[in-house]
Amino acid sequence: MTESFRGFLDRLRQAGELVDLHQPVDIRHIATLVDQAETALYFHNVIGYKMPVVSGIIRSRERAIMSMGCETYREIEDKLKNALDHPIPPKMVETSPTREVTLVGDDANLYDLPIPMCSVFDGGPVITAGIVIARDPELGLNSGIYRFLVKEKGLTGIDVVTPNNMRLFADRAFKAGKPLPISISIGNHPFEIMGSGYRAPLGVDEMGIAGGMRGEPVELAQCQTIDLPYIADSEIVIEAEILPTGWTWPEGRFGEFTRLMGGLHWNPLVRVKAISHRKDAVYYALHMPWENTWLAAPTRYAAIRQALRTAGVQVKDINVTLGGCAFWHAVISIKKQAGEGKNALLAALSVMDLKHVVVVDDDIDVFNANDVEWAIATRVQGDRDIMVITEARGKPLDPSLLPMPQGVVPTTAKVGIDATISEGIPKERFERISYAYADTAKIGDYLKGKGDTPGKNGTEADVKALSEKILELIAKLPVYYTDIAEHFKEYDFGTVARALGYLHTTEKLWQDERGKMCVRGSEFAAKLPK
Ligand SMILES: Cc1cc2nc3c(=O)[nH]c(=O)nc-3n(C[C@H](O)[C@H](O)[C@H](O)COP(=O)(O)O)c2cc1C
Ligand SMILES: [Mn+2]
Repeated sequence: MTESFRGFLDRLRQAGELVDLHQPVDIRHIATLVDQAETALYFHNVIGYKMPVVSGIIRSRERAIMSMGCETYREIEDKLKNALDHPIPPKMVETSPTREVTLVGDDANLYDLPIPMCSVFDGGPVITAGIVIARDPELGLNSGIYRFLVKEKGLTGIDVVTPNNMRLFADRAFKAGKPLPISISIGNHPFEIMGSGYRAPLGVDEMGIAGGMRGEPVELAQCQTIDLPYIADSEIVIEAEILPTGWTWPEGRFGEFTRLMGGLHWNPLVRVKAISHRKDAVYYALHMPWENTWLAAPTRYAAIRQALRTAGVQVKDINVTLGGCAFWHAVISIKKQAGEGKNALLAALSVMDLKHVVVVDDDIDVFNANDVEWAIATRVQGDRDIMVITEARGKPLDPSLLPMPQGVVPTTAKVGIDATISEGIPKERFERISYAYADTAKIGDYLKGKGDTPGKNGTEADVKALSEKILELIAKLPVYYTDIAEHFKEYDFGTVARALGYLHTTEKLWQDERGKMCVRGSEFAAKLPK
């Protein structure tokens, strides 16, 4: 098999990105310790539990890159794109180390698992890294990650407030009055986390995407009490069913990807039927919000690029910003043809949960917030460049949405800002300030003592002679003041300035449309706008 969960932990350890803590630690301290740590943490001795806890394994950009076997963040997106284009379906295997210890029915006890709380206002311990596999009789298999708040030794909720495929499966079972069996795999490689976090269309099983990321099938094994597979390499698997209780039980609150505490959710209940784990299993506590963020962004990148490809827009760069929680905001630079600022917005706003999209020209650095704001400041007219779409599919976790009655999923507004240079606006207006001699006059040399050779300080006679030469030069073609100063560098700048001043005085000097110096009354001379 390509890299396993444990293989990844070892690699983190070797790279100094995972630190082992062997002293006794109170489970109530885990979340804040992980929050403060620069590295992932492995708690070998959690007071009152036999099982160790690992957390924070993809909590940094660097570790997210490492986890995908990539060198750069951008490569993650390429890898995901490849997996989306070439998914590899999972395969069933007979043996799985997860079954070394198997507890069924009353023996299955969630209190034996070291499930920490995450944030202060959480409604209890939360399973955060459970990869859920479910089957709908007509729609097939589906995988995703959803949080489970522990209520009793064999009872949790499942947080499916967002209108995703899992919610649809649960809703269909609920309407049929039946429980929906689910397997919950815990302790898996980030390939599987990323695959199941990808919001694939209905009917596409995300384990195939995880396989595509791996370059080989994800191995699945059969559960014992329900007819469903789980990830064969998992540390722990919980076999359970979503009860047909509907969205009636209070659950949460949860710390969300928004970096905020979500409100109280209303969710279905989940009954645990069996728990299996490796003899020496480690419990993976995925730490919100940053362990969610780093691998979420590339899924947006891949989806945006695909939408823009379909729209026929040439993309230079995309930034799914951290300020937008890696979810709601994208800044996209394009090589624009007429009208494509708006086309790009239409395509990008259809992607996942994107809410605000800014499209800029390809001279703007999408990773530089100042540059982007500058494009908005200098290229946008609000009445023609901002589009607002109302009542699109929203994300209930968006704290800016108005509260809704139970069961009503709120919709959202989507906003596009076309910060490309508009059609019909002269491009010359966007000529940037630059400085003469930038290639030759280097501050480093001057700080080390370099000096310039003085040019001649001309007499009045020199000034008049020079003005004749300048007139000759600009009669042929207008040139910038800087170029005149450079052309006659045997004189100092003051002499050249005086010569040009003399041409002004004698009413021979004018400027062309671009501001270059030319002969007054010549064909080049700019005319006062009417
Ligand atoms: C760490 C993590 C935690 C998540 N928690 C939840 C959750 O509690 N509820 C939820 O609806 N989605 C949650 N998600 C997002 C879903 O897993 C994701 O949107 C998935 O693509 C949904 O797939 P589906 O449309 O197949 O159901 C979480 C994702 C990650 C990576
Ligand atoms: Mn899905």
